[in-house]
Amino acid sequence: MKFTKFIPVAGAALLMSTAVYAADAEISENMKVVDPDMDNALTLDEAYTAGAKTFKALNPDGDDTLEADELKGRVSKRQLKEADPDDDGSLDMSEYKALIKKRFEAANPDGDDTIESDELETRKGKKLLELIQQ
Ligand SMILES: [Ca+2]
Ligand SMILES: [Ca+2]
Ligand SMILES: [Ca+2]
Ligand SMILES: [Ca+2]
Repeated sequence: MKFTKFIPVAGAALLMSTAVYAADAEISENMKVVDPDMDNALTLDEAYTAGAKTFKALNPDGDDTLEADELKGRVSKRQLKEADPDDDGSLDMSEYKALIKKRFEAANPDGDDTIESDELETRKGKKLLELIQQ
């Protein structure tokens, strides 16, 4: 009796570990865009690099700052206020980077130095993507 019970449980456990492994190894489409070395781990430096490109793309007027209308849909009014210590109503590159760092840390609950695909695809990961993906 005990023996017949044991087999399906072991089978299920094996199946589960296979599924977890597959999800772990899979590189998400979003990760492919923001992670140039494709190691399925986004470092803060890689996020800054992708963010700097996005900053330029969002800034067609070519000044040094992103104004509220340029940030539209990515940074709310309240978030802009928080991320704007000099209170000029816009984000310069250093303010933008500080916001990337904040969202990076929020999206990295395991506290290692990188964001993996599964973390990037969470709600908080998507908030980070809004700043580093065009
Ligand atoms: Ca990487
Ligand atoms: Ca601008
Ligand atoms: Ca500012
Ligand atoms: Ca992580």
